[in-house]
Amino acid sequence: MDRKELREELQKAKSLFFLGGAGISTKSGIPDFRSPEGLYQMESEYGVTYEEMLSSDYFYSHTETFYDYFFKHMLYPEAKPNRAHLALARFEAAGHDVHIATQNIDGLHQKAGSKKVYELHGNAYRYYCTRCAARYTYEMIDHSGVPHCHKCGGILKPAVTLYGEELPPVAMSKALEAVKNADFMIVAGTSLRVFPASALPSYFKGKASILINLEETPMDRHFDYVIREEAGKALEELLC
Ligand code: CNA
Repeated sequence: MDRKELREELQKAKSLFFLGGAGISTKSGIPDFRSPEGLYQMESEYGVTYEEMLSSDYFYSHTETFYDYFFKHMLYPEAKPNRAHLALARFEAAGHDVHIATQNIDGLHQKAGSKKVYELHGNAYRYYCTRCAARYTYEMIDHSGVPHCHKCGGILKPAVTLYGEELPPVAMSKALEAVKNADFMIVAGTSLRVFPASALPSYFKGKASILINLEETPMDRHFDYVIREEAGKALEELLC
């Protein structure tokens, strides 16, 4: 099937499962981790690797440094959805059943208007108290130093999945159900190196699977179509 035929088939899709990663938001000005310009390539100003810093152990043992990094590098409150988010939202608005599992923590799919979004790694703009579980939004907290609970004084933790933590079970089970029931799957803007999100595509049993990524991934050979292009451009061509 060429691109045009694939597009025609997608228009007839009963259900589309989409798995995305940080590469979906780079055009919104949010750097990814593993691209040549990604955050992991920058020398750590903290003397530890970024993977170590974004771990649960590090959060509890070095909370202040964790938050210094988190507020500096993980929050982009001004970011807006780009062509990739908008193409998916338009496809859904046109009447298609679209399920989006995202490894991103930026909330941009929801800002674009997508309704069925499963946040596998949580959301950087939500927080909860590690002592009394009270919930906070980005607007409710100070963004310098370590944020504390207004009710009990406990330390707040961002509602994101850190290395060493379980994925949110509801998001994961909804994503699993969606990938198993979909007749088309698009995976885009992810290096497919972070487990267990990277295992989701293996549950797909539908008609065609498409991978859109600027770089090679360890899973390329498992997809029916591999498109090595900018995700927004390719998604617009396929879906709009
Ligand atoms: P990653 O490992 O950084 O990989 C991103 C991939 O996207 C790379 O292979 C790039 O080549 C590719 N890429 C970059 N830009 C584009 C583009 N415009 N079009 C197509 N491909 C592109 O990121 P993953 O999502 O695979 O790794 C999972 C981590 C990254 C999750 O834990 C996220 O929480 C985390 N993360 C999220 C954000 C965000 O929320 N926007 C930002 C940075 C990191």
